[in-house]
Amino acid sequence: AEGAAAPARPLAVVATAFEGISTMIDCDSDGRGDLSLAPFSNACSLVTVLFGCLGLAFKFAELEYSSKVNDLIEASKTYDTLSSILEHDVENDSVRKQGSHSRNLRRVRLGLDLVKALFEQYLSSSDCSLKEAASTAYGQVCAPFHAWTIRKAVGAGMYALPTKDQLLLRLNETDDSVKKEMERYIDASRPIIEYIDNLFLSRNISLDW
Ligand code: 1PZ
Repeated sequence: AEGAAAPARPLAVVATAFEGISTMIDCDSDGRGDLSLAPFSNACSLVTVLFGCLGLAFKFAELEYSSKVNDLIEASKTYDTLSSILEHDVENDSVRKQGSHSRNLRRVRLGLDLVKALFEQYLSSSDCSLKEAASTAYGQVCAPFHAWTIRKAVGAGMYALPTKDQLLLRLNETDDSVKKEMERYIDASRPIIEYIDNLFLSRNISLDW
């Protein structure tokens, strides 16, 4: 919440939250299983702490991501599960409508995947810069879905990213501890991202948007 003290090790808090969510996924994987919306959206809101560590250039990305997460938190007062918001929007033909809960779920899922890709890039090469890792991750995960103007703005913002050492300081991690936490997040978020994709795919909704 606004004004709350940042946790001592925000990355560990995020990793633990997503490990908790990943154990809640219904293993039927038929796309109808129930993942509760409230704990899911609360875990997603923790990710914004990481954005704070990337610096002011990505304030707009943080606001964009937070507005989508806050919509899901609000929706959790009405809908119990992720699949129930899909059901609602399918019935109302509003899955892809701007501002719908289903569309915002799709956007939040992009954010989770972006962070996962960034961590994978970070771990894959010790001599690439944070800018290189973030540029590659963004190009893989988000760029295909973003308009040219947004891609340009994000590309410009990449130059303002901190160095890896600065990031470690802000995250309160060491070279070794950060790897462990990133791996925990990668492993926990993978089935969650797959689960969300399957919510759409099992209802014959493509993911090309
Ligand atoms: C983990 C950090 C990696 C490096 C930084 C990469 C910066 C990504 C910047 C993303 C900017 C998004 C700008 C706005 C995009 C909107 O057009 C779309 C569509 O919104 P709609 O039309 O449905 O209202 N929004 C999105 O695609 C949401 C994207 C969220 C992903 C960025 C947040 C990542 C959150 C992780 C926090 C560390």
